[in-house]
Amino acid sequence: MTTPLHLAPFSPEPHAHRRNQLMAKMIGLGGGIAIVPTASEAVRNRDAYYDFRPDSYFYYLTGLVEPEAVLVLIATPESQKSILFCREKNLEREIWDGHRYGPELAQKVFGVDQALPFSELKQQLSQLLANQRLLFAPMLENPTWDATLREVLASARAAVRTGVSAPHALHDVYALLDEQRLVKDAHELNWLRAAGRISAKGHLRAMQACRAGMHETDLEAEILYSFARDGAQHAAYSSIVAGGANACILHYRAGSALLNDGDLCLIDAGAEYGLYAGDITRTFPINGKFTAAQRAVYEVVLSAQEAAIASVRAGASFSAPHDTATRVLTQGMLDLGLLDKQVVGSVDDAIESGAYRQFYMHRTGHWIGLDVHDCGTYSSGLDAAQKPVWRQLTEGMVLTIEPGLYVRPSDKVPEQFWNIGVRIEDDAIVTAQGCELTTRDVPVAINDIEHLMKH
Ligand SMILES: [Mn+2]
Repeated sequence: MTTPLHLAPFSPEPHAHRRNQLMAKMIGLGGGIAIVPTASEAVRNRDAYYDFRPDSYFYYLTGLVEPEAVLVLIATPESQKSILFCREKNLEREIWDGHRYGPELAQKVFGVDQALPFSELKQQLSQLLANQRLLFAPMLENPTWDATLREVLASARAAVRTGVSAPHALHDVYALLDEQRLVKDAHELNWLRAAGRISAKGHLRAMQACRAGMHETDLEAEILYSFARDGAQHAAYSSIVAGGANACILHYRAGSALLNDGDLCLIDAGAEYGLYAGDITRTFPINGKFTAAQRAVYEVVLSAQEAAIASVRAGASFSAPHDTATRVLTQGMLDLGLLDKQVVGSVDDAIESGAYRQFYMHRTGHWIGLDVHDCGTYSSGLDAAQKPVWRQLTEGMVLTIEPGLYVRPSDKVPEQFWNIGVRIEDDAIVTAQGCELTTRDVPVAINDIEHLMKH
C-alpha cells in the first residue's frame, strides 16, 4: 500500500477568503451580484457519463464538487452575502449515485451565509437581481447558462413597474477571477507541489519500466497506475507518449506504436491532484543510453531550459524565459548545423527572421493551476510596434518552462539528427529571488537518467 502524498481534510477557509477577495473587487467596481455556476455533467456515450469534474472557477470559490450548483455573491458597501445553490438530499438517488450534501449540511461544510435548493435557482435569482446595479456573470460562455441568465434578467426587468431596478451592466466575472487565480495562495501552492511530486513519480516509474519492444500505451499505463496509487485518479490532460519520430508531432497521443531500440521516447504527462495540475515532459533513450546525436540535441534543450529557469523571478517579464530559451536553442541549431550560418546569418538574424521556428515552433511556457493551461492573461495588449506588452511575473504565479527541439527529415539537415524530438518541461513557482521547481523528483541530467534506467 502506498500512502497518498497529501490528503488534507477539507477546510472552507481558503475558499471563503477567495470569495471575500472577489467581493472586495466587486464593491470597488460599484457593487452588485455575482453568479458563478459549476460545470454540467456530460454524456460520453448513450447512458455512460464522463466522470464529473466541477468548473474550476466555481471550485476555487466553494470547494464543492457536486453537479447542479451555483454560487451567488451579493457585494455592496452596505452588505455582503454568499448563497450556495445545490442539490437537495434525495435518499433514493443517493442509493444509486452516492452522497449529496443538501443545502442544510452544505451551508455548514462550505461556510456560506445561506444555502438553497438548486430547484429554486431561477425563482430566487430573479428576486436577488432586484436593485443590484451591476451583474457579474460568465459572458457568452455556455448557451444553456446564457439562456438561464436571460430568463432571470427578463423577470427582474419585468418587476421594474413595482419600483425596483434591474442590473444595468454586465461584467465578465471570469475576468476578475482570472486575475485573482493567477496568483496562487499558500493553500493552492501546496496542492500544486503535491501534484508535481505525484506527476514526477509517474515519470520515474515509466522511465524505469521502459524496454525496447514495449508499446507507447504500455508506458502510459505505468504512469496512470502510479498517479492513481498516489491518490490522483485523473491525469491533468491526455498523456503524450511518443517513440522516435512521433516526438516531432507536438500533440501526439500515446498510441500503439512500438518503442524501438536506439530511439528516444518523449513523455508529456501530469497528474491532477485535488483538482490541481502537474505538467512534466521528459525525453529519454528507450534502451537507457543516449547516442551521440541524441545527446547533442538533448544538451542544447537542457541548457535552454536551465537558462530559462535562471531568468524567472518576481519582476521579470513573462517572456523572459521564452526569449532566453529561444536564444540558447537558436545558438544550438547553428552549432549543430541544423541551421546554416551562410543562409540564416547570426543568432540575432535567425531570431529576427524566425528561422529557428523550423525546429522550435511553440512557446516556452504557460500558467498552470486548477487548469493545466491556467487562466490569466499573458500581455496587456500590443505596443506601438504591434509587439505584445508582456506582463511582469510576481510571487505566487506558477508557470511551466518547456523548451524543445524537433528535427524533421530534410535535405538541408544532417541525417544523424532526423526524427529526434526533445522537450524538457518543469513547473515553477515564481519567488522573489527566482523560482521553486515542483517537478524535479524526476531527473533531467543525462547521467542521472542513464543511471536511473540501469536499475
Ligand atoms: Mn505544458
